[in-house]
Amino acid sequence: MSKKFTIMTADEAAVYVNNDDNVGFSGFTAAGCPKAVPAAIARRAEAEHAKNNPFKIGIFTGASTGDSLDGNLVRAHAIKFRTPYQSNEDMRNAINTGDAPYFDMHLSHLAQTLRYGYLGKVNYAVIEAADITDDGEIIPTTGVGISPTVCQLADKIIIELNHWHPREICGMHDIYVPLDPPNRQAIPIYHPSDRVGTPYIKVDPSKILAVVETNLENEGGGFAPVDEITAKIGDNVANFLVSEIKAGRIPASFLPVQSGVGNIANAVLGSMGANKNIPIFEIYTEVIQDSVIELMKTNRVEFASGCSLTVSNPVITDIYANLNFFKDKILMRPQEISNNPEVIRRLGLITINTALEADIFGNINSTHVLGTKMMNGIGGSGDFTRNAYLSIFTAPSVAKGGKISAFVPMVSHMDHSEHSVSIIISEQGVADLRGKSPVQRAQTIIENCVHPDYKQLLWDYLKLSKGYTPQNLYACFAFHQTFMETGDMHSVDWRKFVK
Ligand code: 0RQ
Repeated sequence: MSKKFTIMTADEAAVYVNNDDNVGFSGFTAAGCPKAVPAAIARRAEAEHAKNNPFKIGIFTGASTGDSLDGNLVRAHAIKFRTPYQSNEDMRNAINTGDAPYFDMHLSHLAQTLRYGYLGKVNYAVIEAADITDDGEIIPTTGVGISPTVCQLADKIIIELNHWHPREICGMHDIYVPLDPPNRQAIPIYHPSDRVGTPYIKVDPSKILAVVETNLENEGGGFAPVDEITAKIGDNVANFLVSEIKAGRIPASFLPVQSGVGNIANAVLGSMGANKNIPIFEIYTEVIQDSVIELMKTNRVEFASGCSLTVSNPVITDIYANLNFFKDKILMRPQEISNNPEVIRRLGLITINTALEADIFGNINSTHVLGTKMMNGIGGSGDFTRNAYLSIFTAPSVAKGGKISAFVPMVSHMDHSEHSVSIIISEQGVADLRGKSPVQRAQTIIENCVHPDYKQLLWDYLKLSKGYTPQNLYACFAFHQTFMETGDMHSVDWRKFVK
């Protein structure tokens, strides 16, 4: 580490951040996020509030963060606004009560949207680093997110130099920031492992306000063990992909895979790895999860390009102990590149994301519980789905012990329209929507994906409905209304809608 920069404690650095400032943080998911400085900013907010002074900041992050960041700041009532994806329970509650104004946006859009000036000024960038040189070359840790752009835009940069991460991680990042229109060039990535940038984020050293030294392990838990339902979904995905290879619709050499975040996504990749009829594959995604690392060790995944290493602490410890094995198999990029529509379309990705609910016509709700409550956010699911070679959504057919059907007449909020969704897979089976009319889509979804408890109810709904896309605007939210009134969608009663 350079001796050139001013070393401060987190509390000393936090003093520079003022009420109404906008702060851009490094990382993507809890991986790569600063921890000590956000906690210190939260303490500063609490101290100012105790003196009856206002103290709220605008927060730009890569995606979700660790509890030290979102959790501490939201509990200190210090959020002026927050974007993009989040998954912290306290943040989610504050968003839903209105305490934390939240703007949900596609992850690939954020960095350029900041550069275009749509979201205001970036006063500070707070960046977790594994190393920094005198020349201002910052080596990120396990997540890149929007770090290069917030470093570029911020007036001042605070580095959280976390010695828990080895500086030998250098070489696992590829930092490239596109020029803005009208000067943007093609991004020359033709293969998931292509490098187009530098292994570091280059900043003007005079912008570095302080270096705060820490030794803090990664935040964020592991994954729920695969259960019967997630295993079945995983097997259905893997078998479907094998049938697509056999039918010649996916090349025999296979295509790079993007897999979303969470327990289902982790289980799906596990099943794909276990199915030897799928060739060794590559990943071009945003979040590299535990299952990918396991598949690298068993030689089922040969390369993974992502935005973060969102792995549990035992797994990151294993990676650090075996850097020689992993270093040429993993590349972390800014989310503007990991989720870039141009690159996704060119590489021909098979994208696999999870729906909260889907309607029988193929529209997907990834974000809103019962149409009103924010869950996490759209994340990168839109970036990948809209530009995929083959876009797949997975969902268990029911939620909350069967009281909610994931398949409804009309989604209560739409993130991905029928035009972008090719395949829907539940533990019940596979609905192939390609080339089908709305009625045909409804038939294949009800027949193949819906839980047996809800099949007849949805067939009956279709009989009540009219039009090219047969809907009944009086009845289309009756599943949701019934759940709100009785706590169970089963008791929906169509008789009152029969005219
Ligand atoms: O809640 O735990 O309280 O019971 O929703 O559901 O089944 O645990 O699924 O962890 O895979 O998350 C869509 C949220 C799925 C996630 C979502 C309830 C259910 C449970 C979670 P409980 P599961 P997962 C790249 C891709 C959007 C962003 C994205 C997500 C909880 O995948 O945020 O795709 N996706 N990014 O009980 C009411 C329904 C429900 C429901 C499930 N229909 N109504 N509640 N639940 N279905 C990654 C990034 O962008 C970083």
